[in-house]
Amino acid sequence: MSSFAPGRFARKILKQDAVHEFTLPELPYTYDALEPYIDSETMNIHHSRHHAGYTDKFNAAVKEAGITGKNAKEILSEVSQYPDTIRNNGGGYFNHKLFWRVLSPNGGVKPEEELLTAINGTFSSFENFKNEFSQAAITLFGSGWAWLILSEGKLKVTTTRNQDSPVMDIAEVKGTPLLMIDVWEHAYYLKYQNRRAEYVDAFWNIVNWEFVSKKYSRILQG
Ligand code: MN3
Repeated sequence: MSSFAPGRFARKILKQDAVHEFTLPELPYTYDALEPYIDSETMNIHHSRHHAGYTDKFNAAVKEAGITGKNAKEILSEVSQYPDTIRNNGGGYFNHKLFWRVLSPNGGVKPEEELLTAINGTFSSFENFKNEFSQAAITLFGSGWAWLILSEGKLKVTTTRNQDSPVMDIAEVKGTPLLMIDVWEHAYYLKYQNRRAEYVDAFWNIVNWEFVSKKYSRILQG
């Protein structure tokens, strides 16, 4: 019966959820938009289960730790003070949020001029940069991420294990993330199985260079 109005109950539950500070961001494209490079089912599970799971657990851990009034980056920048649930789930929440935005079905071929010049200056050529980043991603043992970061004014390729992030105070190489790839098996296994190198190769077709380049320019402007 329509007069039962189940919507009112649903809204009540949503209101309680609002005490959670961090929310799963919507993807800026549909689950199948990155086909054939990343398949629809992988994107769906990765976003609606994995990222959603990190987000929920991060909220619970933040509540448990009594942290208030801080954004995710601020929390991660002092993550050594908190339990590992914050490190693992906060990293998972934060890293995936970045990752979705550096991907695009209309990925560009190259960065815009300012970033391209910096990449050429640091890595000799754009091809060399791609090779170094790909090798870092392919050779990282186990689960983790490969990154292009800006670290003390310099571009660097680095990797982190599990859900660690270069913005964390415990990171070996700290910096501001520009481009990253998730090399957890959940990011590619359905389509590529154990062929991580093929997934990394496919990744270059869907990099949102416009977004990454603009982020770089924004950081330079301070
Ligand atoms: Mn992932």
